[in-house]
Amino acid sequence: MSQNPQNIQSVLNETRSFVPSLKATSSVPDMATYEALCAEAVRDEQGFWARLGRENLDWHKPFTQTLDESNAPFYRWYGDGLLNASYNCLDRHVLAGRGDVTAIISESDSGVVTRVTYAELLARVCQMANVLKSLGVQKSDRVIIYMPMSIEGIVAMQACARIGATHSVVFGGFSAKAIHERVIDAGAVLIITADAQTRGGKQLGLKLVVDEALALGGCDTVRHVLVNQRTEQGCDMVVGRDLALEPLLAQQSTDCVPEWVDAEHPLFVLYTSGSTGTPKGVQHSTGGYLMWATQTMKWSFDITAQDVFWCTADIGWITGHTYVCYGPLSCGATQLVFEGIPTYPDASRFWQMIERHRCSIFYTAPTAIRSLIKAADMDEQVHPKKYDLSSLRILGTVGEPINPEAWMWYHKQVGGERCPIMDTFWQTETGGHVITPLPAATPLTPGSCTLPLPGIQAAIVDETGEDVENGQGGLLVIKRPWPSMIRTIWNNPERFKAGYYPEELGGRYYLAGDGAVRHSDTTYFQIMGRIDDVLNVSGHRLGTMEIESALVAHPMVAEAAVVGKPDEVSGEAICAFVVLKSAIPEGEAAVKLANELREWVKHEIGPIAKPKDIRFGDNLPKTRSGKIMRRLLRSIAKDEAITQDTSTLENPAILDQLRTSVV
Ligand code: 6R9
Repeated sequence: MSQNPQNIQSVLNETRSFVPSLKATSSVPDMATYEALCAEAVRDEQGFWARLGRENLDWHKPFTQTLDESNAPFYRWYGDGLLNASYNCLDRHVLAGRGDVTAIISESDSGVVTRVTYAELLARVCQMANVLKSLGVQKSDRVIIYMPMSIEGIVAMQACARIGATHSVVFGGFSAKAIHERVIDAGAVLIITADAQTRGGKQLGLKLVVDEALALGGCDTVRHVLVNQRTEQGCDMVVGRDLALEPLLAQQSTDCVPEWVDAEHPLFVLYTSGSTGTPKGVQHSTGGYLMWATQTMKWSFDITAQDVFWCTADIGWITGHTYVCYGPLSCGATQLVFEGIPTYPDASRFWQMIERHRCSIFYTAPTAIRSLIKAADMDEQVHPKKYDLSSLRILGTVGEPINPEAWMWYHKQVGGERCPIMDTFWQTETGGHVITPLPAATPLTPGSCTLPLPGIQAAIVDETGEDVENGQGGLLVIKRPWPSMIRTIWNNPERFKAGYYPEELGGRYYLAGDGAVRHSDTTYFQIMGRIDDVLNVSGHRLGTMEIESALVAHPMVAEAAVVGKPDEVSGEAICAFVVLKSAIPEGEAAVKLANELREWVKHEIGPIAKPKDIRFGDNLPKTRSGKIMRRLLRSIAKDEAITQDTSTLENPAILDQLRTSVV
């Protein structure tokens, strides 16, 4: 495990506690209610989950079985029930007479505000679903969505759900190669994209990246590319394959009967980085997933009809699936959707938008908070205190650990010391929150995600699966299945089983892939970071192997090793150690080559994967058996003194060279 005891000590020494002052509109008004729910989930596991399944969703055919574990770890939830996710997100609110409620307030990069009601959104989703059907897309077909953060992106996802097609959203910042890999692995029949997206005042082409992906070949399953025209930029269209979306929508009816699917039907596959190989397609269900997306909106965010909810995550990530596309809509809430970036036109954009739209629940990533702290320190005008943030009542963070200083700033400067901060720990694989405070109940400690939600049997174990004592670090596991958990890895059930239910732990616990420790007094969980070769850069997951493969694909690179190093803003930064096929360049030439490699990685994976540091060496530190000594590289990346045993190192001289060669 990568964590060190000093780290554990410093976080466990955090003793500040913030007792909730929020008035409870929530179903969990205090700790006693929370504890009663936890006890119910243990005493009557099936009854507890069945109750939540019934309370949160409308079923076309009610389920009679709750959990089926006969083929563990391929668990089935609500298996004989029939439902439709888009019906639950749209129709049921309209049928209940709430069609005039604003579903989405969308703000573009340049500040244009568009509102849609639930009735309008339903009509648009139906038209989109009818377009898909007219192109022959059927239940269970896979559709790739490569769209900006927009109403159109959400409509595309909901339309797939309506006809029972499984969507796979690819983040708009990913490269042609990333799209290509996903199209092939998913066997997609259709791609929905836009000509371009506008972020930070710049127009970035999307369709041309799709063209490049399809030109890589082997994508024979793709019959059409649907193009949403968002800018004046336009794009090239391949006759017969590419279709302009808007004229097709205009021809379609605003009614579309939802396709009733069984609860286990795959709603979506979302690719995420693992420690080895190519990204894996995390497959989620319809019933269990949507139940938890809905329930966690109520528990973690206390969502009500009066709220304006804003989750800043992109629909290309799991947070944008659960807390933009599905959770808020399933709850019939009003939410804000933003296409731009937090620093354009300046770093007060978030605060201005909260003020403008009277946002009451704001959910963002620690990286964004840290970069806005920096900006506010440098320029008074973009400081949150300059704006009226009195509408806020609950704050949230997600994606990476939040350091106590950033937590305190968020609490004081944004939340006016009045709003509880929900530090929500979860993963693409968990579908929704698993360890998080509850706004009216849980006393908060800066930097801790506090306690598991009712029904989530989170624990910390050692490498053999035995529980460790509080105060001791170990592996974070979840001991019992829960409805919104990953069902399998698309096309690769073996990888699912080996990766998440490893034999070493007896094959019975879900292994999260994070190290954690519980506080001895409060029993609060503290996440210590990934235990595998997955980096977390600005809250985005990236496999070191993926970046290494991208680097070695460059004609000048012989070998590469990638590690993370702590970074003030992005949490973790990428540091690449590179061995060239030719002599190491010096001075300007070294900088030029390093920049070329950064551009290369950007092109291969996407801009988020660009290494911050690049160090050229004649070789990499290896053991006599040829293994790269990553622990050593981590110390070098941090400019730390090397305390590890280097006696097994075959080529010790290499260390000095790698230390001094940063570009
Ligand atoms: C939702 C999401 C999952 C990984 C996870 C962990 C880190 C997420 C966190 C957190 C500390 C939190 N992580 N939330 N670490 N505190 N509140 O981010 O999913 O992209 O799959 O990343 O992110 O390391 O394992 P995903």
